[in-house]
Amino acid sequence: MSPKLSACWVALGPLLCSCALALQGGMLFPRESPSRELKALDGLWRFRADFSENRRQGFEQQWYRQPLREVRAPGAFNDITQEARLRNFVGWVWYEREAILPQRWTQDSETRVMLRINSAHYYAVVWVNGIHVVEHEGGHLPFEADISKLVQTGPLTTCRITIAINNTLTPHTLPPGSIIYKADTSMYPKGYFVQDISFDFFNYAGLHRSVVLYTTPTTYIDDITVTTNVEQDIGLVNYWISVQGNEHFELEVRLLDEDGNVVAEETGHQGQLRVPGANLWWPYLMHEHPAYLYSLEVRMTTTGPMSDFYTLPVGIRTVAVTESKFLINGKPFYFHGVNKHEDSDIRGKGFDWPLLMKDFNLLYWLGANSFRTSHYPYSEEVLQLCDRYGIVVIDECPGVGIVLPQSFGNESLQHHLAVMEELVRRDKNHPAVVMWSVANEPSSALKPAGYYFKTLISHTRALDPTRPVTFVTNTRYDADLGAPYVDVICVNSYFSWYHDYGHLEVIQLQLKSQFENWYKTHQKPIIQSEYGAEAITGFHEDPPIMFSEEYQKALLENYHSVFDQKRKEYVVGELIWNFADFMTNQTPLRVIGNKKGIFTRQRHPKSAAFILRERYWRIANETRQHHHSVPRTQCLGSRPFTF
Ligand code: GCB
Repeated sequence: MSPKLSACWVALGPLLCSCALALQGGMLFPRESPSRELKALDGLWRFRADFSENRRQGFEQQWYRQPLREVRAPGAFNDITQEARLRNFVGWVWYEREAILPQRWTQDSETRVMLRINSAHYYAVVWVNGIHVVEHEGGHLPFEADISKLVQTGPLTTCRITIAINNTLTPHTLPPGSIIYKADTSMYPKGYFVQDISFDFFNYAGLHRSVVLYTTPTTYIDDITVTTNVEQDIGLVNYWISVQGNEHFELEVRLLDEDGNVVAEETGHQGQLRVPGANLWWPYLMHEHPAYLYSLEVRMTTTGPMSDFYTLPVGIRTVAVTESKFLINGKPFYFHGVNKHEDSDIRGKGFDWPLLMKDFNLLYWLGANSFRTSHYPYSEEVLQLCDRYGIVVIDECPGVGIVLPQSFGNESLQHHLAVMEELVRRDKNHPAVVMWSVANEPSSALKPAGYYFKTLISHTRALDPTRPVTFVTNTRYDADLGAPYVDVICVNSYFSWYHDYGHLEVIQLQLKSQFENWYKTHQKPIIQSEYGAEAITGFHEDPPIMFSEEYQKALLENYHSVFDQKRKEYVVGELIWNFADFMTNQTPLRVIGNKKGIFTRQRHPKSAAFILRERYWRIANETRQHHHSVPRTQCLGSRPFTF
């Protein structure tokens, strides 16, 4: 085993962040602290879709100037009414609500009041009391505006927040799409258009996650970056902190263990904390005490009375890759996990705590130690749960369905680079995140694609030299597109599903050839990043027939026998497509969405879930670091936590 790439990721410490990011501000997750207050604007918002022909009536009539009328909960708007035209709506929708602000927020000029939108899909324009405050492109990453000046100008204690959101996708958005005008008036009404997309999930839109108001002092901790390393049994926590608002400040940093004992302390905006006998952050099922988290308490004081406090959970762990292994804390890690979607009945992509807890309980039940955030960044709360429960994450950006020639030009590339910067800025401190994925299955037939992905991958590596970078390809695509530049090869294949329909007997040969060809060309560890078959729950056939639960099961078993041979060599993971059934566009290829879930959309197990459960627990018991077998009754309840 030659440690070709490993050394560079673990050693670079505080280099990550400030050097490469061109973005303004740190985008720390809003947390309450003695110096910070928070007000979540969940609940009902007023809502109006702009059905006008040009979709611009809202701007022409300045809807942000007076209250809207209809009322709706936040979340995707598509599935909460009985209106087909709203379900399929493309254009601007308007959300609005009032917030009552505590007097101190509006009267204390040393308080900074921030408005943060955790996800508005796809393009958003925001006004406060009719005044434009911020715009943002991209549906899965947060953005914010300092609204202190607006709310601190008079006796006002309420503010009206208006958010206009447009879900139109173009060849330069991520994901890309295009509007197709249907000009044949014998077939379509005048002005008729549809949104065309090349990705396989429903383009839910609206306010998918919380909108929050929060405060900080006017001199404040703007960003914290942490990287970790291990020397012998000493855990090293490298930190870098940026403060905004004043040049004269002091910083005290303390690291506390799970019992609240201070294990290391330092002062200054940059430094290293040393933790002898550190408890490492281990993935679920790899260690008897997985997911150990320390708390990094940062206290900033100025010469005046101002102080700011922020506490960041920190897991000490290393990640490295060799020619044939993925190492966590120096030990071989095998991804036995899933691909997910943010998707459920009624909510669409709307954030929902009970759903999230159900999904994590199912991951624990299944014995899954990992997932990929296919095909876009998931909510920060998801990543916090992964840190807390030891679920390893391949963090993917929304680079999915990139197939149009125009989507490989400079405009698209610049946007893709900016999205990677936003993603790394948001997720860099999560120990659960072990690899970045810059795209899923872009078209390999187009010439500029090679340059595009080379640039994207090397830029991502420069943004974060502490984690490997991947690019998810399809086994039928050109091996030269991204594979020469990535650290780990992630490959999707659908043998006996999208070709050789019904011929389960060819899977093993085709899968073996796939692995051998990719490895021979690149000598890099390989993850089977997608494989699966559709099964409509309750359909049974013997012998197995496509769409029956038996076919899904048999297809999986054929893949598994090859995984078992190749994981002894260089295959370092298998991620089933998909965790649960999910909604897609309507096409004759889909029966009310994609049915490749091992759970239904309502999270009921299909037969395949039990096959995977047996398998994942067996692998876990083979590969665990301590010689006790892990009881299969594990559930989340045994590890209570707070944020
Ligand atoms: C893929 C895509 C995924 C699809 C899946 C399928 O290769 O990456 O987004 O949903 O295949 O089921 O066709």
